[in-house]
Amino acid sequence: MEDKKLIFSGIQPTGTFTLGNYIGAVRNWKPLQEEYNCIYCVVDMHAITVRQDPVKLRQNTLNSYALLMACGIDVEKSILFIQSHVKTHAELSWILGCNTQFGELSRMTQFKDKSQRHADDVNSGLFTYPVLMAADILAYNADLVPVGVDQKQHLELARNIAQRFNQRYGDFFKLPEPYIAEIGAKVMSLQDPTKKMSKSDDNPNAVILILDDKDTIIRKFKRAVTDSDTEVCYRDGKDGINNLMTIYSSVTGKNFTEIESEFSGKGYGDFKLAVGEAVADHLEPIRTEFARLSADKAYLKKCYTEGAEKALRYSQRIVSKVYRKVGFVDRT
Ligand code: AQP
Repeated sequence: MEDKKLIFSGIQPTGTFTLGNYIGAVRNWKPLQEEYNCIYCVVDMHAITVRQDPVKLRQNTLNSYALLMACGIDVEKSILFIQSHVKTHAELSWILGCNTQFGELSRMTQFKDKSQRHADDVNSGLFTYPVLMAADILAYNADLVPVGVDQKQHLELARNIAQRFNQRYGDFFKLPEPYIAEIGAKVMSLQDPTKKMSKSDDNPNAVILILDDKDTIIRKFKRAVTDSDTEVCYRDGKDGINNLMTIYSSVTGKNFTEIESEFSGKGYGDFKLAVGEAVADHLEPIRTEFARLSADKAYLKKCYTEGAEKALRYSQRIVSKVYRKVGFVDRT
């Protein structure tokens, strides 16, 4: 790999990516490939912290891999792989877990949210999820991690774990920096704009999936919850409209002032329709490319097998040094 800064990021195959995943994270991954060495990953091991149907998980993992390629991740430029194919993540996770405090993990808001939502299955993987995420990043000694705002707390924890390891065993890990999009870092639910848009939302109208067809996208935007006002403008308290303006801005490139004047004197109905059409048109080429790639299973397999080999080669060097630092005996 060329001597450039290294980016790592992952996405869970818990379903089809949402417009939130796309605008907040995946869309930014493509241009980063020009400037950085990029390592991207479908994090299936994270997905099983919440109960998954094995048949659906396998399908969602393959679809997520193809979707990342359809969103412009180029396997010639970046390393793109499936997390469970690369054993170093789990190996490093154990060591980092022994350098993470119970109290730190207890403070993670995603754990608190998810343990409430899945009260019948508060498993220890859900609790130690941020340690595996730290291992994902540190196994490559990544410089930058593009994430949505919701993952910022986990990234701060990864930095703390790296720092603690460095203090105990001597400087080794870089402290990874978050890379957060200026617009759309947190896309909200269309049905409850105080809550983030999530793949696992039970209400399908709350979420735009990037493979939804044009009619479905427009219908969901038409039903989006807004307010009793009529003016399209970005103001405190207008959460629904603010969210739609953010989405419209990130797919059209228009700023909020331009959007306000475009819809001045028009009602919310016109605005919602315009947002729906702009999003559907923006996503159209991704849907087409996804259909093409999904039909070529042999090619996809070649890509994820080679991706895993490259990722293992890269991370093995780092994890072997970590083994030595903590005092494990060399195997050979
Ligand atoms: N609503 C969002 N707005 C902006 N960014 C978002 N991300 C997720 N939701 C939004 C970013 O997408 C990347 C991949 O996320 P993930 O799949 O690893 O996990 P998540 O954050 O838990 O995403 P979901 O959609 O909410 O999944 P479920 O419902 O399974 O928990 C991350 O960079 C994240 O910040």
